[in-house]
Amino acid sequence: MGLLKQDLVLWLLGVLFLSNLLLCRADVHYYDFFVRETNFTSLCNTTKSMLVVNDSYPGPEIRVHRQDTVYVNVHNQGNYGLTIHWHGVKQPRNPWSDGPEFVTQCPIQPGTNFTYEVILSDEIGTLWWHAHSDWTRGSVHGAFVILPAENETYPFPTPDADQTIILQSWYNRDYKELIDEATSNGTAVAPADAYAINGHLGDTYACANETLFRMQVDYQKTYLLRIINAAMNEQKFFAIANHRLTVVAQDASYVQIFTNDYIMISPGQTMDVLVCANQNMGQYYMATRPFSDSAAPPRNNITRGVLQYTNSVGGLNASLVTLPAMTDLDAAANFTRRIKNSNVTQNPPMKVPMDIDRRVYVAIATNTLPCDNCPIQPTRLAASLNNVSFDFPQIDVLQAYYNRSISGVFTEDFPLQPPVFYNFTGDDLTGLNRNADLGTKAVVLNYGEAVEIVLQTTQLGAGGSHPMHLHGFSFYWVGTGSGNFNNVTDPSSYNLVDPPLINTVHVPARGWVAVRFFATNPGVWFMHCHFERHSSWGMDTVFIVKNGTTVDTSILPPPASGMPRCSGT
Ligand SMILES: *[C@@H]1O[C@H](CO)[C@@H](O)[C@H](O)[C@H]1NC(C)=O
Ligand SMILES: *[C@@H]1O[C@H](CO)[C@@H](O)[C@H](O)[C@H]1NC(C)=O
Ligand SMILES: *[C@@H]1O[C@H](CO)[C@@H](O)[C@H](O)[C@H]1NC(C)=O
Ligand SMILES: *[C@@H]1O[C@H](CO)[C@@H](O)[C@H](O)[C@H]1NC(C)=O
Ligand SMILES: *[C@@H]1O[C@H](CO)[C@@H](O)[C@H](O)[C@H]1NC(C)=O
Ligand SMILES: *[C@@H]1O[C@H](CO)[C@@H](O)[C@H](O)[C@H]1NC(C)=O
Ligand SMILES: *[C@@H]1O[C@H](CO)[C@@H](O)[C@H](O)[C@H]1NC(C)=O
Ligand SMILES: *[C@@H]1O[C@H](CO)[C@@H](O)[C@H](O)[C@H]1NC(C)=O
Ligand SMILES: *[C@@H]1O[C@H](CO)[C@@H](O)[C@H](O)[C@H]1NC(C)=O
Ligand SMILES: *[C@@H]1O[C@H](CO)[C@@H](O)[C@H](O)[C@H]1NC(C)=O
Ligand SMILES: *[C@H]1O[C@@H](CO)[C@H](O)[C@@H](O)[C@@H]1NC(C)=O
Ligand SMILES: CC(=O)N[C@H]1CO[C@H](CO)[C@@H](O)[C@@H]1O
Ligand SMILES: [Cu+2]
Repeated sequence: MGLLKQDLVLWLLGVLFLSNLLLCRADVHYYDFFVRETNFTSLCNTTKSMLVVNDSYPGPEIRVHRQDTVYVNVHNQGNYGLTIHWHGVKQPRNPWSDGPEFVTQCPIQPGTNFTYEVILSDEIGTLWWHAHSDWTRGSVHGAFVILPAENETYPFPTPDADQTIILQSWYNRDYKELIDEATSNGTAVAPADAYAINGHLGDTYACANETLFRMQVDYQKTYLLRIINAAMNEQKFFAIANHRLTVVAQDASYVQIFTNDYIMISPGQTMDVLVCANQNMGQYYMATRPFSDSAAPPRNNITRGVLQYTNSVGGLNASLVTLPAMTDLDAAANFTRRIKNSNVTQNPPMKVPMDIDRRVYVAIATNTLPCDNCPIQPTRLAASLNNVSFDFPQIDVLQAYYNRSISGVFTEDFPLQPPVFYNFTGDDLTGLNRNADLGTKAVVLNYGEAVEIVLQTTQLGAGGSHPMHLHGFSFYWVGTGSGNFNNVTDPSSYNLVDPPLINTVHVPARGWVAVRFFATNPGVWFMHCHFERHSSWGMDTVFIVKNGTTVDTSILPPPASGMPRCSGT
């Protein structure tokens, strides 16, 4: 029997429908990450073994389109457990693959593997991935490039090419050894020995010069730099001699385009920057140095790379790149305040919460805690949010929340304001108890609530600014100011019109920022300082967002193949 006409029509419709689906369907990508020790030689020929992915520092780049899904099978061939986080990916309903150790999972043990399902939604531009266990992220990290979807364009002329620029901290010693020793001593890890650009330390350290990062450009072409601050504890200035930098995106969301001679980028942040190769053909230095407003500053070293025009003759242009001084507060603030959300169709529609259901006011501090076993002194360094120093549990918070039969892992009583109001940003802190309270305390939010978090820096400990990062969300950065936040007068200064949509906010020294978001992502989400030493000392907390009323607004079930086992379970 031949095809009936009606069947043919249905068949044709089916073909059309299918091809339509194929045109619009987001792609699925598979990556294998083999994490193992590899030898690297740097800083005047010191060879060290470093835990890296696929034998490379920085690790492999993930390159996909908007709304794709990525499966990353992480094979731990190292000597200790680890986890990986997809920084800035919101992972709708899927905290299982978010990564922070003892918050959403237990470590992937040596000799085992775990497959992360990384679900992209409206992120666009540049993000990154990094280990989220002890200090392993120092060497286990890489770029996560999200190109426009097949049917989308950039909100600016399409660049001729792009180039990832990863800013890193280099330690001569092993990251794990360093933090383990500092933790048992109750002391701080020494500052980084040097800084790197894409794994290259450059020519300022008076060592071999083969480690200078070189980016080749063609005259009159435009390049999209995807700049990632993967450093452990340093905010960074970055500039290129004779070339202006045009900022187009931050934290995988487009911003209003502006041009400056330098950028300031905090650990955890990513910035997309256009640079036009429109200068005399030659070789120009690019350079980075830390920005610091802390009483415990990093080393003030400059690391250089080269922007090199194709077919340029001669050596490096003598004109040196100018960077702001390490302690130039104005230079940092002037740059940061220019970042605004862009009202382009490629950005998610702006939905800034106006009526707030839940306010959280968080004082950020570095503290001390008593320590009986510390060899050097009877106290240890600590850090806190609202005086709670986060105590990493042995079983992850997500498992304990999801599976109610496990108790005693966390409590739901994170304080919604500081327990003691003092002159947070003042210098006279005499009589103040510097000890924090240890606890694994979460904030529990109802699905869909409009949330405002005000982050307040304090002068307790070394003071200074903090890059605060929230998992599971991008938030609108609506306000910033100096001194102590005044909840009556300061909200009138908020920018509710074009606030940047970011995932890591620079909270200025002796000041505050306000961020807002709708709690529409059910799950267990870590919030922490992206200075690794502060996070290790307890400058962290957890937001739990409850299920909505439907399955589509509830946490996905855990992966069928199971989660890495926690010791003792
Ligand atoms: C591209 O396709 C996706 C999926 O169908 C759709 O959601 C989006 O609106 C489209 N974008 C443009 C600019 O057409
Ligand atoms: C790294 O170098 C050390 C000393 O040079 C050597 O003993 C070790 O086998 C090397 N490791 C690897 C993985 O090559
Ligand atoms: C680097 O160290 C290795 C082993 O210690 C040595 O063989 C090599 O000659 C050194 N290279 C340089 C450039 O110093
Ligand atoms: C471990 O890797 C194998 C293949 O390499 C894969 O079949 C398996 O699903 C992975 N297991 C997990 C838990 O991801
Ligand atoms: C830890 O203490 C030991 C012994 O005092 C010392 O040698 C080491 O440098 C300390 N390490 C750190 C990271 O503080
Ligand atoms: C790095 O900075 C420190 C001071 O912060 C300085 O003592 C050291 O000489 C610098 N090293 C280089 C190679 O510039
Ligand atoms: C910062 O901006 C102020 C006011 O616009 C200006 O006076 C100052 O020179 C700027 N400082 C830097 C370092 O750019
Ligand atoms: C954004 O653009 C749309 C359409 O061009 C316009 O209606 C809206 O008012 C703009 N919003 C802002 C905050 O500029
Ligand atoms: C807080 O401390 C700052 C800096 O010492 C001082 O200028 C300010 O007046 C103090 N504020 C209050 C309310 O005491
Ligand atoms: C506003 O701040 C005061 C302290 O300055 C505090 O007592 C009060 O609870 C705060 N109000 C709200 C709504 O957070
Ligand atoms: C969402 O909430 C968690 C934690 O309470 C439960 O474990 C899940 O069963 C629940 N999911 C749904 C679909 O209700
Ligand atoms: C010590 C070292 O590696 N020196 C090299 C620096 O780069 C120049 C140019 O490539 C070489 O000629 C040197 O040998
Ligand atoms: Cu911090």
